[in-house]
Amino acid sequence: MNLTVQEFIEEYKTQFQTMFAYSYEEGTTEQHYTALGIFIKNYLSRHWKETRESYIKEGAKQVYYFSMEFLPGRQLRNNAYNLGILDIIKEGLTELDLSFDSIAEAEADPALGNGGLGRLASCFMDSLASLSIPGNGNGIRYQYGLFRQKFVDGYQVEVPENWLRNRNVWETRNNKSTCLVRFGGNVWLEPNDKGYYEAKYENTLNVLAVPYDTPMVGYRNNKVNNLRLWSAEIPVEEEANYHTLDEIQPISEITQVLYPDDSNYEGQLLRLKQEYFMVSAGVQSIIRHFRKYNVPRKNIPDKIAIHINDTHPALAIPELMRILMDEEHLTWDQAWEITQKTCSYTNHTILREALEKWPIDMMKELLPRIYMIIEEINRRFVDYHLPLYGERITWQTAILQNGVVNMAHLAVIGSHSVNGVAKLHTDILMSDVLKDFFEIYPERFNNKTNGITQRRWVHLANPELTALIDEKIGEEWKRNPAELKVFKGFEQDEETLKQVAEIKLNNKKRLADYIEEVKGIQVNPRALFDVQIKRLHAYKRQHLNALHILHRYLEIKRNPDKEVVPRVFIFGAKAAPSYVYAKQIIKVINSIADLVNNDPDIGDKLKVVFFENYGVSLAEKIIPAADIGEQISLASMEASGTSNMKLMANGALTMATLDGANIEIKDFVGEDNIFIFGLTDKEVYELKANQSYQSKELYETNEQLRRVLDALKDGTIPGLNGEGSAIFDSLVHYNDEYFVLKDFESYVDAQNRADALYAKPMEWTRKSLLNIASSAPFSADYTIKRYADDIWKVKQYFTGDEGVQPLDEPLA
Ligand code: 26V
Repeated sequence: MNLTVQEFIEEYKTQFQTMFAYSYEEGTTEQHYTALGIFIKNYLSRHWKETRESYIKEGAKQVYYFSMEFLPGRQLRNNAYNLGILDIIKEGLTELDLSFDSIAEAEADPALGNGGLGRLASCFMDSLASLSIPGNGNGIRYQYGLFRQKFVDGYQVEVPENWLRNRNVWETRNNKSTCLVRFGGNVWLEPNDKGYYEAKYENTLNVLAVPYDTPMVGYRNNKVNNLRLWSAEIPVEEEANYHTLDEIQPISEITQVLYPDDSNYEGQLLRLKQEYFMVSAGVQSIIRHFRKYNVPRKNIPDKIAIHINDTHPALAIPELMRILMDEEHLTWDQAWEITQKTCSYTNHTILREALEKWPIDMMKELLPRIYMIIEEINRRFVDYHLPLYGERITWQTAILQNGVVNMAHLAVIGSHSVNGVAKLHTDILMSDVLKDFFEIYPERFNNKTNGITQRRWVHLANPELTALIDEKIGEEWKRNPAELKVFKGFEQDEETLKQVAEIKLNNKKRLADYIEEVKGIQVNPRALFDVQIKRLHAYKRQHLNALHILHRYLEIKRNPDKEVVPRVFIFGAKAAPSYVYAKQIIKVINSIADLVNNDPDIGDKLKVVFFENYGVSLAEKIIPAADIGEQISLASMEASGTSNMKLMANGALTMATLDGANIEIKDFVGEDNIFIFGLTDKEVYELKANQSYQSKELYETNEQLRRVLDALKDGTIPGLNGEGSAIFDSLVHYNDEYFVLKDFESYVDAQNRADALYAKPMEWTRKSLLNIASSAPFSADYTIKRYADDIWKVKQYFTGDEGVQPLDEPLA
């Protein structure tokens, strides 16, 4: 199927007219977006169907990635690019006097996730398809995505994100594949004359799960995988029983809105409904699919892998047990062996307050049959391990503890594999968070360092850089990222360095224009662009960044004639709506921005920009323009981080603590090409263990630090209503939980080193080039290949018409 520009033009014109009964010249940008989206979807539909059919024909093992969150970003450009028709479409539209870029911007960015975990799931979907791996996503079609963030007087205000307002051109509602999910009521087991127990239900609330399928397009390999998102509706045969909106509400609310708090778990009944709804629909539809092909039940693990993305979908374990026993009539032991071999689990956080623990009473009432099964899993676990491991270990690893269901324990016990998302994180799981489990099941634990898709984050977000790399080393790196290392050979080549610097400057100019457009702030594109983009959380320490900005501001005021390296500090971050401290940090940074940006003494030396509504689309604009990426979490707290990888791949130098994947970034790029500062994880553990840290002492003895901290509450910063004092108190009087003051000096020191380097542009650019050229190991393609080989045992599946070879062995 080789589309020509002329064919595109003709087909597109007809398509537009068919859809809107207007000629294309009269169309609005939004109509063009819809028409073009449908055009691309039609174009890929054959591959979508053939990919599904070929997996069936080959009896291929398939992986199902269960995740409560996906953050795919806009899909028009990505799909056209992966299909290999982006340039043709662009050219065709130009001939029609239409702008592809404006049309692409009309797409709603589906914010169906909170942050790193959801974006990782989408990078993985892209890699699965691009590696020709039979991989499916399973999640929820939230009617409202993560709230849209606005600032009012510098305060975060949350507005509903109605992303489905205009139609979603990518999804296909699949009425053929609906399932029923049961909640509540009474359940009992009744022996029948066929020799097994039958599960009987009464008074259940029945919810219809309707799947919406979205194509996940592989990179130029004719493969299109499926992302299945479920929506809750009233079962057709029960419609007559529902009369008022009040009666409908308990059903429609299940998939109405994404929970916006990813750092503080609250045992909300509705959240538990969401989790079981997604998991039950997902497992039912998998088993139904394989029933059609008469797979012997004991062979299920040879045909299916279910991956549990954090504990949120861990009910897949008892749900699979339920179906195997109650519907397939297997014994407990048969069902348990299959379940364990089928399921695997990734942990994404060590924050204790984010770990899921459901009240037993709630679970029993909402999911009586599932609770019975969990109770039995727990009983057998305890019975078996008590004599082998004794009281302490057994009770600490039990699933049921103090009136709650510990979901991480359920996930570990029911899976054959447990992985962390960076080396340090996995070590911490084994030595601390899950250490008793590591003693019981050492063979289950493994590391899978996260990755990103270069296709979205480099090829599409940074086309000029991509063209330069193509020109210097050829295009092979796009299929085989390891080739990128060849680019290192250009580190001494002056012409290449000039080109890299010029591309960065162009990207910065574009971002500067955008900043002026949306924030009304003028920034100098030649200033150092210093970027921190991620959820707002105390452990990520945006307030450490803020203290450094204040420090710079005060220094410039004290020495107005001193030359400084001009900087633009750029932030993007949403705070959970109920997270008061995080919201106070946002307000303080916004107020610092008002102070700094409007002070005539400061001029270009310092600017602060806090974008509203950070998300995938904004990240695509910011990342290619970054000189420094801030990765300044307290060591041991950030499981991996992935913006660190995106920024590095676009030539930003990393300002980092030795945390998460920063450590591996340092190892690959070399310690001369990264700014490392702060406590190590061991030092943090020690300080916590011996309780010797006294933040107040630092306040009292370090004059430079005291000046900065005092500025939080002495009126220096305009417009605050106690937010500065609240942060001051947390740092000085409540002993600074995240060691911000402890790391301050070493942070300022690292920032000064960055200034000194930026004053030598060629040297800076050389390191920038080395970062770009060292980023290949963080390709999600390698990460996915390792999951596929080590955990899921699924193969790359070639039909011969892809025109590509299997990916080389992943890097060590
Ligand atoms: C927790 C909860 C608690 C209950 C309500 C909703 C909700 C939603 C999400 C979460 C877990 C968030 C964990 C997370 O996003 N972890 C991040 O995962 C990234 C991908 O592995 C990793 O790069 C980040 O370091 C890690 O913070």
